[in-house]
Amino acid sequence: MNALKRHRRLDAIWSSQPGWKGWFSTVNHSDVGRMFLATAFFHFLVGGVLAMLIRAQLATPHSAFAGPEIYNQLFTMHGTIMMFLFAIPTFEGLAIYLLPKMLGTRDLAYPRLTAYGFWCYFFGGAMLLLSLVLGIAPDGGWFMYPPLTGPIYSPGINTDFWLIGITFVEISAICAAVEFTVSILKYRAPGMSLAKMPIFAWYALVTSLMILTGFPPLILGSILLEVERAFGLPFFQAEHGGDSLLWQHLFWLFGHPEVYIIFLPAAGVVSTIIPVMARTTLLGYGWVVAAVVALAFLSFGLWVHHMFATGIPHMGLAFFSAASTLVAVPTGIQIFAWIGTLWKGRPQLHLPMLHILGFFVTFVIGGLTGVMVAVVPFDWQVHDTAFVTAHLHYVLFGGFVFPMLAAIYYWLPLATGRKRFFRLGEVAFALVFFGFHLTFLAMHWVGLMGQRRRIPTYAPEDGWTTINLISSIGGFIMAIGLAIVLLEVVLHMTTRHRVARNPWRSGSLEWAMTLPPPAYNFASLPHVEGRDPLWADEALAVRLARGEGYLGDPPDGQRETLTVDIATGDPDYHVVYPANTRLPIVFSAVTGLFFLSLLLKVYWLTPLAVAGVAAVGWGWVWTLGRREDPGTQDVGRGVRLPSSDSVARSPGWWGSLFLLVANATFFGSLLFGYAFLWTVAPDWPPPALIAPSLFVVAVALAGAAFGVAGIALADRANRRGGAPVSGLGIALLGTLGSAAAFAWLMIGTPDPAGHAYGATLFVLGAYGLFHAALAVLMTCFLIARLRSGFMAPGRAAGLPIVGLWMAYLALVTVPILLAAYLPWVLA
Ligand code: HEM
Ligand SMILES: [Cu+2]
Repeated sequence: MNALKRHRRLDAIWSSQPGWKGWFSTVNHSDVGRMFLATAFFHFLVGGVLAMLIRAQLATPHSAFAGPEIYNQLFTMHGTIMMFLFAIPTFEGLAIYLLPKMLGTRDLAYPRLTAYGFWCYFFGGAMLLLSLVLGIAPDGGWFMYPPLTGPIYSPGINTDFWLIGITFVEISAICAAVEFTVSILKYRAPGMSLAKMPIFAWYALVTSLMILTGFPPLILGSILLEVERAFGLPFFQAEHGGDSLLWQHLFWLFGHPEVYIIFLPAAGVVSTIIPVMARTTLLGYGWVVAAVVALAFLSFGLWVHHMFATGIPHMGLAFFSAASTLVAVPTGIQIFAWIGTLWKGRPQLHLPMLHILGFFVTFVIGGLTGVMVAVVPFDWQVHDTAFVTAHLHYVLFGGFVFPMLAAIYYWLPLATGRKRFFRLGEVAFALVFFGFHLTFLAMHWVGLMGQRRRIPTYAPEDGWTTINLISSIGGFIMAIGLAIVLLEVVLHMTTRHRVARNPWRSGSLEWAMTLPPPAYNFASLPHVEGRDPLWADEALAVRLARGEGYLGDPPDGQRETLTVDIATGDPDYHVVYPANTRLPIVFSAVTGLFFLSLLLKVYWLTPLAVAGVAAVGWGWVWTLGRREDPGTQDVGRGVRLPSSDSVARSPGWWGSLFLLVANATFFGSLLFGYAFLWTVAPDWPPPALIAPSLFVVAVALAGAAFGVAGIALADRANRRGGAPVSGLGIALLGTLGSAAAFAWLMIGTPDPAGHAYGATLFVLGAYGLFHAALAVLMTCFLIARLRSGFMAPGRAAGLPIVGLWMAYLALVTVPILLAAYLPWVLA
């Protein structure tokens, strides 16, 4: 087969339906990545317009441009959109687009999940934007503190848009994080050991693990607050045994890591681009990886520095203040690695480099003001002033937007296959850089003079007028700069100036393909020997196109790739991907219906939506199986691999494992909340405690044990060629028992609406019931599979996955029972 014929063949297999119709059915990572980035950029524009409205209001004293109600919506939506609908999705889009290309493979681990995540983001974002258009947008600030956002002070629907819309959007973050983790660990080019991975993949891996452990506290907090608002379960109301500070803990348990979740991918872009611009390799690769991992760990011990003004004990203040300054160490290591790389190379001042210099200056200043507010007395002084707003923009704009602008200019030739023609970028950079510093230096200053954040007006006597006007003018200069960037990107995509392959002379695999990249990325997969495969072999792209790598002989109609051993990068399994389908958008629409029914309080629709989710989910998983044994496959270069459907540690198993990591963090946060209320909130212990029931304990424990043992038996029988039917029966019995026990626990909970004790127990019981019901559903699924002839010794992937969920159910059963009965035992 010659290169052209191979290309035609692969293109027929991989490309999506042409035209706009293709958007709804594509599951290809290049398509979905671009859709993500375009949507995120649109949100950036909306957030930017809101910022301009804020600055317009603050430009003059006593301005009547936006009244307090509107102003509250403006800054809340600005912060919310920038954080949740722009920054995180931009990382997701960039990584979805780039990772498979950099790792030398054809797609991410779960193509349909990529698309599902996008649609959840799209619909959730649309929900929030709709609230803005209707003038009923959230107005409690981007961190939504109760009691202000509780049912008493914010009775309207505004807050519900935030709690429900953001939770909907966060599904996409969790999906993407699971997907990136598994893809980076398993879906790489053969030979690419962990130590040979492109540095961006390390950053993306750490960021994904942080999303998995950082987002669940927020999701939990949002659910609890929404349940309090909708059904009156008082988690955050002091007069009913709740505590509004619990929200602050949950929020910042998420919120501080969030800042690093935004910064790390940007740092990954910087670590990728600097060596290329300096024509050398990254100095201290191992050190940088270690620093990133350290930063991730540290960032989970810092959340309290957002709460220095809430009356934390002195020891706590000292600890969190010291921990906060400690962050400077791993950040410093990275900055020295970047400077050292520039030092040892021959840096060239191309446009991406200009933005990286902008990043350096801005981010270092943001880091310095960060060390200032880590000092408790100083923080008390500037708390809630424009100084803090200015600091956070130096970190977020400096640490994220500048690197992303560098990324745009760096990877645009890859995505379009064209080169820049109108040299507008340099002017744009100057305007953005100058405008940014004018805006936010001024805000530091006026903040130190006492101007508070989130307040729409000030008086001429305050003496803040000139500084605010300067700040606003700066803001508009920056906006013009950003508009020019947009103009240039549009021009770039419409003018025909073809770029040569690998214009920056990078050593990384994403440049080893024809530009713009075909839907299948690589006609055959490379064998990687070092960190810069393209430097080692300049003709690599041509050789891959000729089919000299792996999987160069595509069988008809089958999207295929291979996975590797996590550490060594030796190829281990052959993978067949699902093709284009509308299932993701349908699934996400049904998921959206669930959230919508809660938002609009049409509760009769909720159970229908849940049933819809279960039904579509069932259909989704059903299509994954095969009725015939796949056997081993010839993947080229003399290698034969078993199919990933036939092994215990299948892609689905790894995905479940990391989803359960997120789930366990959610559960841990729930237990934390319970313990926090128990020890800190007033009015504990509550009037009536639930007494231990031997029946519930016995049935719950036996149910969990039956579930685990049943699946293990079934798995063993299946692998030995026997029928797993008795094992599945035992598991079904056990999971039904579990469900009954948790339902009983919920029914027996005293007065959930009267006291936070009952409310928390009720939620713990519901959590158990949910997982037991899920386990029942999964067992039924396996039984149906067995009856339809999908189960055989050579197709063993399903049972270990369900086994994992059973083990998790057993794992959470014990703490739930302890939480339920310990207060009574102690009392
Ligand atoms: C495009 C240029 C931007 C301008 C001119 C701008 C301006 C502002 C201003 C003036 C405020 C303070 C409102 C007040 O407290 O009264 C604010 C708040 C905020 N901004 Fe920006 N911003 C910009 C970009 C960004 C970006 C890129 C991010 C994040 C990635 C961001 C995140 C936030 C957050 C989280 C708040 C706090 C909202 C709250 O207090 O609830 N901003 N912005
Ligand atoms: Cu922080």
